[in-house]
Amino acid sequence: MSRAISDEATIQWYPGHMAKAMRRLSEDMHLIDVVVEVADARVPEAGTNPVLAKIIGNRPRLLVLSREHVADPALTAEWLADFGSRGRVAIAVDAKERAGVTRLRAAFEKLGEGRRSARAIVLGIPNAGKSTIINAIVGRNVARAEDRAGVTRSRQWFRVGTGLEIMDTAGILVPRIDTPDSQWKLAMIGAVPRARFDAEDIVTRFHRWAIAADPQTRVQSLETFAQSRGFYSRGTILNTHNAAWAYMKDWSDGKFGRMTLETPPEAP
Ligand SMILES: Nc1nc2c(ncn2[C@@H]2O[C@H](COP(=O)(O)OP(=O)(O)O)[C@@H](O)[C@H]2O)c(=O)[nH]1
Ligand SMILES: [Mg+2]
Repeated sequence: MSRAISDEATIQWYPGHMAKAMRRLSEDMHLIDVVVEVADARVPEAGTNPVLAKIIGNRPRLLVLSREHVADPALTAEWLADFGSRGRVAIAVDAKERAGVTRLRAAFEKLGEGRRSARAIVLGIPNAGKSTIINAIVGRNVARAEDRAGVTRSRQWFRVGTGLEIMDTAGILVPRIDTPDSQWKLAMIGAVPRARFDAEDIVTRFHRWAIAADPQTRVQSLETFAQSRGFYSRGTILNTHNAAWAYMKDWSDGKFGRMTLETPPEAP
């Protein structure tokens, strides 16, 4: 696996302020006692940043796999077992659904166990579900729209349960894009600014992966999708450009079924 590409490619794909935000985050970590990491359940590997471990040291840490309802349930179970086998506390939730919120709160409150007071921050890559998770934990809409890193400039903390406080602004992590195919995977889950990629290329890569993973897949090619949905320009020309964005939206909404883009490493 190439290491050399990672930094440069990351900077091209993500605005420079994000790398800066991550540096600020590590400087401010002394204000934080416990960490909630959020990652989309469809990309448990590409959606997490291994550098995070260095930033947070040995603070208690909970991994929340979000959007469980659109991920493959069997693979989610495998991923949770995999994280568990590596000593990680992880749960998968639909944070927009009552049972998910209840489990999320219970897991969060456990993070504060044995402490008289603890300050928590939610961290994750763009679009991971950070604001949704903060709001679910607090029980109302308190999360600021804009994510930052830089704890010191954040003013609002919300008390949850006994002794725990959670910050209203999530910290942003830059994904590390050196796992195989991580670029199209991150684009498919909405973690990459739209201006930075070509949707047709991403959808084509996704479709290629889907057929390789399951020759019987009901995932459509971009062309078939465009035809069946009537994406034509001037009557007859297939408009795969517009179709690609609609395709990504449908996929994101789970309309192709529940799918996870990564499988855990084989147990040794
Ligand atoms: N149903 C559902 N939607 C989610 C979940 N997590 C995130 N979303 C949706 O995904 C979008 C982005 O989530 P957001 O919390 O803003 O991501 P952030 O950029 O990490 O703060 C929003 O429309 C959320 O409603 C989840 O667990 N379940
Ligand atoms: Mg947000």
